[in-house]
Parts: sequence; C-alpha cells; structure tokens
Amino acid sequence: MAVLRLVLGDQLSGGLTALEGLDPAADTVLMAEVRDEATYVRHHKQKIALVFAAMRNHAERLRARGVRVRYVAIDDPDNSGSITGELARALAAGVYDRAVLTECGEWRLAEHLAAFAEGAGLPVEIREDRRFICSHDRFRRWASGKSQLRMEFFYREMRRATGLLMDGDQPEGGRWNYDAENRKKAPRGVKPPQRLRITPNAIAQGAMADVACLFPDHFGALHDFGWPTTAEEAETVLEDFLANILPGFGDWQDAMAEDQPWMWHGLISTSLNLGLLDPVDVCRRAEAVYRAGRAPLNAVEGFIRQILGWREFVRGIYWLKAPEYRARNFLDADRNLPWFYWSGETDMACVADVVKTTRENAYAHHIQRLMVTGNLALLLGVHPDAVDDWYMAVYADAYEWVEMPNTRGMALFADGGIVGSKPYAASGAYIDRMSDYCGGCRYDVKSKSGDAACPFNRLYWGFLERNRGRLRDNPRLAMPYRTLDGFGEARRAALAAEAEACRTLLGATPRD
Ligand code: FAD
Ligand code: DLZ
Ligand code: SF4
Repeated sequence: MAVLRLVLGDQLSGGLTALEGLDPAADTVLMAEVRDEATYVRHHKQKIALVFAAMRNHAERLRARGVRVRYVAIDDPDNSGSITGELARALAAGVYDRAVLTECGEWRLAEHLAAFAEGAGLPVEIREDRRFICSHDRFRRWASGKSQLRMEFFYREMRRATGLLMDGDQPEGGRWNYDAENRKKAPRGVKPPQRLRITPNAIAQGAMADVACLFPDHFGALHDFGWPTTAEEAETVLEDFLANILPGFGDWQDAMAEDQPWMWHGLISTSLNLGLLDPVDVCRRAEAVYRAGRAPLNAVEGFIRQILGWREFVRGIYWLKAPEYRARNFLDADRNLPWFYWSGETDMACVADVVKTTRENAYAHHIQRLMVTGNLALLLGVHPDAVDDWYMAVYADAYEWVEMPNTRGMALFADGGIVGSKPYAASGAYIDRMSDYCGGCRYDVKSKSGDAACPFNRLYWGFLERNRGRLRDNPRLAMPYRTLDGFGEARRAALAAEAEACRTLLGATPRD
C-alpha cells in the first residue's frame, strides 16, 4: 500500500495526523512551495521566507528520519503553482493506493482540497488536525445551545479540561482571571529586556534570497529576519521567554512604547502556527515556571489565557461560523484603507510606529494590532475586507483561522458581537494612558476637535453617532451613549461633521 501524504507549509509538526502510520519503505511525503499560497494575499516578504525556510528545514528533518520526500521548490520549472496542481502531478508521477492529508487551516484552501478529493480518482483521506487543544467536536458541543459565546467561559472549561492552573476544581489562586493587574502603563523611556532573535541558518538565508528575487514588490523588509525556522530554534526562543521574560508578561501585557516592538511578549505565534511548538506543551511549561516560584500568577495566567483561551476560542469560532463569517459587516463599514497603513507616512506617532515595526519585523504585539491600527480602522469605518487583507498580508503569523476572528470580530465588531461583546473603540486617551506615543506626536491628545486634535478623538464620537442605530442598545456602551445624548443635537451634529472631515483628511475615502 503506497500512500501519498501531503504536508502543508503550516503543518510542520512531527506528530501531524497525515504522517500517522507512515511506511518509509512505501510512502512519499509531498511538500510544495507554490505561488498560489504565496500570493493569494501579498504576504509580507518575511512571512513567505519563514514558511519556505521552515518547510525546507522540515523536509531535511524528515529525510534524515528515512522518509521519502517529494519536495517541489518555488523555482522548479515544472511547478504548477498550486497545492492541488502539485497533488495531481505527484499522483501522476507515482503509483499510489491513496492520499492522506491533514485538514488545512483556511476555508479557501479547504474548498480546493475537498474538490480535488472528489475528482482525484483514488481515495483521499482528510484527517483532523489534532495540534489544537480543543477539537472541532468539543467546541461545537460547548457552543451548542448558547445564545452568546464568550471566551471567558470557554477558557474556564478548558482550564478544567486540561487541569492547567487548577487547584482541585478551583482556579489556582482563587480567581480565573488576573486581567485587572495586567494593565500597567510602561514608564517613560522603558527598556524591556533584550530579546533573543534567531540568526537565519543557511536554509533560511536561501529562502530569503529566493523571496527577495521572486517577490520583490511584496510589503516589508527582509533584513531583520529573526524568526525560528526549526523546532530547535523555536524551542530556544521559548526557553528564553520562559526564563527571562514571562515574569513581566502580565504587568506589561497591554503596554506600548515607541521603538520597543517586543515589550514582554512571547514572540511565539509564528512557531505555534507553523507547528514548530505545541500549544499545550507551551502552557504546561509556563505553569511549571509559576509552580517553581519563578513567575507570578498574574503573568502566567495571562499568558496561558492567550493560548488556551483566545487562540483556541478564535479557531473554534472560525470553523463554527465559516464561510459566512467572512462576509460579515455588521457596521456597514464602507471606506478604503488609508494608504499610510502601507507606507507608514503619517504624523500619527502611534500609527507610524506600529506600521514601522510591522514593515521591519512582520510583527506588532496584540495591543498595537487591536488598539492602534485596529481601533483606527474601526473608527474610520474601513470595509472589513480591506482590513482583513491588510492583517493577512503584513504579519508573519497570519493565517485566516486566527487572523479573521481577531480582525473582523475583535477589532472591527463586523461580526456583530460573536467574538467580543462590544467594539474596542477608544479615543486617544486610551493610547496616551498605555503608551509614551503621545508626548512626541504632532497631534494634541487632549484636544477634541480641529486639525491639531488627535484623530482618534476627532473620530470617536462621530463613530458612535454614525452607528447609533446598531450600537445604542448594547448595554456595554450605555455610558458613552448617555454622554453623547447629553451633548444635545447641535453638538452631536458638529461631532459627526468633525469625524467626517477627519475621515476624509486621513484618506478613508468611500469604496467604489
Ligand atoms: P503573546 O502576547 O506573547 O501571546 C502568546 C500567544 O498567545 C501568541 O503567540 C498567540 O499564539 C496567542 N494569542 C494571543 N492573543 C491571541 C489572540 N487574540 N488570538 C489568538 N491567539 C492569541 N495572532 C496570530 O497568531 N495570527 C494572526 O494573524 C493574528 N491576527 C491578529 C489581528 C488582530 C486585529 C488582532 C487584534 C490580533 C491578532 N492576533 C493574531 C493575535 C495576537 O495579536 C498575536 O497572536 C500576538 O500578537 C502574537 O505575538 P506573541 O507571540 O508575541 O504573543
Ligand atoms: C502561507 C504559505 C505560503 C506563503 N506558502 C506555502 C507554500 O508554498 N506551500 C504550502 O504548502 N503552504 C504555504 N503556506 C501555508 C498555507 O497557505 C496554509 O497551509 C494554508 O493557508 C492553510 O492554513
Ligand atoms: Fe496617536 Fe493621538 Fe497620541 Fe498622536 S496624539 S500618538 S495620534 S493617540
């Protein structure tokens, strides 16, 4: 029985289900670098280099274990350009009894693979991806019959199910959530700890050269590439984080500072999403650091919640709600994405800094993604398709299953409240409280109107006014709407006009 086994670019885990039962004497593993996957959005150069480098390293590792790998490089003249094309070519080139795949992480490709399986002319088995802590079945069971799906309750169930940070049947320390302690503003001139970045190995350097040559007009710089491209490198970064950074993760979880891209964050999403790290293992090791007294509970609980809670929750939502989730636009947002999201050419110090780190590192941390670029797109009313395209294109960790619920749901409220219970709309005061950006900005964060005023302030009330019909009854927005109502009609009209002027000024023009 010869089996063709497909391993996709983000399926680089030794324990992948597609490899279960592999017979090295008879089977072939197919890995293919293809244009379709590199260009369905114009991914950041570092993301393509990361995926190709990690794939090449993984293929070497499999070969070293005696596995036969059919590896199709991006510059192979016979490369068909698509995963299904490469499956067809591989099947035509050998004699196989069946093909085995692990389900993929994006609806788009899942549809292509399902269509391929239909017409393949031999049995194609699509196995579950078991690299997540919560299976599709378990998530569906949890979600079933609930009128609202809230991450916090899902997370508690996952804590109980895994025993992570549990004290018998109670949460460790008596509380499920230490968020309230995790909102400290970083002091001015803060110097977060030095971070371990990975020097690209020879294979990664080759992938970087290929990307520079083949995708020169994609967004982003390549020269500061420092992402792990092997499981060993990912392990080194994780070890460094657990030993040196994790203790500060909680306190500074929401803090931002100019020219400090990493703060106290893990820098592990690229490795988790590629399969170089295992999420439950990461959580257990973080817990062990707490149990050994080397990191406080607020840090470790906060960190574990991101992985066991948010990461698993958004994946569950994506597969529960796709494909209709991808068309959601609850606020009828209809504007274009301003050009400075790509160029970084803006006087808004916060936005300029986030776009700069995004371009240089294919990375921005969560609060930068949510409360700077995400919040601005929300307040401007940018169409969710344009915002999704941007987030998918610019981050090295972007895959639709995790990007879309975060963007459409958490940042834009385009899902009408599936991921979050209210829009994360905020004026400049929030950014001023959590960062040192405003001090050096040409805009005045204390000012509410006029050309010198912080654009987040100019947009905030107009956003609420524009979306009154959709948001007025949201209990979590009762307070701001009471304030807005208290302004009286004339002032409300002036605030709406102020926001309109600001939308135009920033280039959020109506979409055709
Ligand atoms: P840390 O802050 O150290 O967190 C540890 C881990 O927790 C992360 O590596 C990640 O795996 C997980 N995590 C944290 N927050 C989330 C979250 N909201 N959803 C899912 N997992 C989470 N994350 C992606 O992996 N890919 C994306 O494409 C992506 N797009 C995003 C888009 C928007 C608009 C927002 C607001 C968030 C997005 N996130 C995405 C979530 C989060 O910003 C990143 O996971 C995080 O910044 C990665 O950096 P880190 O490893 O240093 O994270
Ligand atoms: C992201 C990506 C890129 C850039 N290139 C490839 C590739 O050439 N070959 C491949 O198998 N996978 C690639 N990937 C990852 C896929 O896009 C990913 O498997 C799907 O989007 C599903 O998550
Ligand atoms: Fe950003 Fe406004 Fe502060 Fe400038 S003043 S950094 S635009 S929040």
